[in-house]
Amino acid sequence: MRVLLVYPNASKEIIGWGDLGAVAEPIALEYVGAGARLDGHDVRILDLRLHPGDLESTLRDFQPEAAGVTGYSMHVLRNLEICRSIKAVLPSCRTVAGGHHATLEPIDFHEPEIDFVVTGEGVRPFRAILAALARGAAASGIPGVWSRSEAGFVFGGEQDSIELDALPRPDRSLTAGDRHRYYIDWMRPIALLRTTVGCPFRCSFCSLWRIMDGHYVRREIDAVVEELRAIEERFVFFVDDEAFIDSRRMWALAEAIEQADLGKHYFAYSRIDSLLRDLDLMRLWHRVGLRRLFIGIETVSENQLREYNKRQKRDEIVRALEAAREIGISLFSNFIIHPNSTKKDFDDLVRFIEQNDVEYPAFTVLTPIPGTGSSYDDVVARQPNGRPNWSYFDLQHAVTPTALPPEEFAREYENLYRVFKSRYASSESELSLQHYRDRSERLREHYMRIALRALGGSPPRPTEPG
Ligand code: B12
Ligand code: SF4
Repeated sequence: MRVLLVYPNASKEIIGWGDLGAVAEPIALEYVGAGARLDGHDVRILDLRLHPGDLESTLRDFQPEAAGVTGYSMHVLRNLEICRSIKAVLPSCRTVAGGHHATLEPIDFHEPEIDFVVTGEGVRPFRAILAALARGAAASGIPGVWSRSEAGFVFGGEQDSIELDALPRPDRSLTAGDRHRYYIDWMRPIALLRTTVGCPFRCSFCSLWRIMDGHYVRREIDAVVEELRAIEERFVFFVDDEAFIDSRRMWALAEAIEQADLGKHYFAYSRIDSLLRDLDLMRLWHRVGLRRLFIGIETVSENQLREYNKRQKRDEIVRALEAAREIGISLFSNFIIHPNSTKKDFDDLVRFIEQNDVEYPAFTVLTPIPGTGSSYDDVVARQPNGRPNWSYFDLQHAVTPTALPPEEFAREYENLYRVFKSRYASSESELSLQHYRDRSERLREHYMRIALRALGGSPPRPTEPG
């Protein structure tokens, strides 16, 4: 069968780690594409972030019989739109939605333009769907898959637990023409690689541990090194939920990488306590090429740290910043901005960042993303069907009521990126002050609309992304 896999473009720009600061390879599609190719299907990937105008021409030229879309919560409405376009051009093409949101809130894809919703790991179910379609059989009863039937969508039951080494490697030849354009800040071109999935911690704002029920699944060291060897890019980002949980394994992996003499530069997620646990391990990693860590500082308020169940203290944060500087590992430090934040909280945060010379502070707004167990009752922007308007779930909008008036919250939030603008400039990211201004205007208008509606007491109306 001819199979088209589509990575969506966002309906708007995102400051920070969005379309402006990073466009990285669609590794999920390379995984499911690799599985489909094992069965002889003809697979193409279309990355709409890089080729925004190519959907229709690709459909007409390639004539796919099945199409898959991936994405996060902020892509739900865009992915439905893409699948509608697919059906409009090729009514018989079967559409499949997968990824984080599909896994946690499949109901948002139980729509006429979707035929299958895949929950969890996608390679096995996608192969099973294609096999059934190729045979002309009913593709129902497949573990992990919601299939359209006359009576509505029917679930095929839970999948068996994931075995990472049993999966094919992501097929990077599917993105051969685009690979030189994938980047995260100065790390360009960059490849992504998965070595583990899951996390044993239980941070309240995080969805990841729930997807894996708190389990931590590891790949064999040799398999990781072999995949690394096959990657051409100099920069590699480990997309593990938390790469440094298991120190013993990370010693073994670093030693194996040193022996293989790969000459690459690495970027990975790490908890602050993982970083501090064994500084010799971090020095070894620096020696073998670790250049950057993504750490979740989240907040410098002890109360909020407790609320987030982050299990880290303010003094550990300060020590971690110093240790990384001493070793020579640069840090991407994420802060979560609570909607309850006051002007004083914003000021305290700015002071902390300045006093501790946090080199690349990044910010997200605390958001009840699927899998965090939070209710959506407070979500302000809604779709006509009453569901949250997922387009705002890019972690850059406050989707729940703020303590400050909405406009003021937006202004203070904007200001964080403005105050620290010079720290991103050195990263050669494509952020510019003009982007802040444009976005700021749109946000202000949007918040005004919501605030006025709330004052008028009228029911929430569908809202468009600002
Ligand atoms: C790497 C990563 C990034 C990278 C790269 C993304 C890219 N390709 O450009 C960067 C840094 C750019 C990034 C940015 C953002 N990210 Co991000 N990111 C991740 C991370 C760490 C790994 C994702 C990944 O690649 N995993 C490996 C792949 C193989 O796994 P997978 O995607 O789950 O895919 C499997 C299954 O889901 C399924 N599947 C997936 N798609 C499909 C499709 C089909 C058809 C099928 C059948 C199956 C299937 O099969 C796959 C193979 O097993 C996750 C956290 C995590 N550990 O999952 C967060 C995560 C996905 N990101 C998140 C967010 C919010 C963002 C940002 C919005 C943050 C921001 N404000 O800037 C931006 C959005 C960028 C954009 N415009 O797309 C959230 C999403 C939460 C949500 N529900 O929306 C996550 C979960 C982190 C979190 N905070 O909890 N991200
Ligand atoms: S935020 Fe990080 S440490 Fe906390 S549960 Fe999520 S992945 Fe684990």
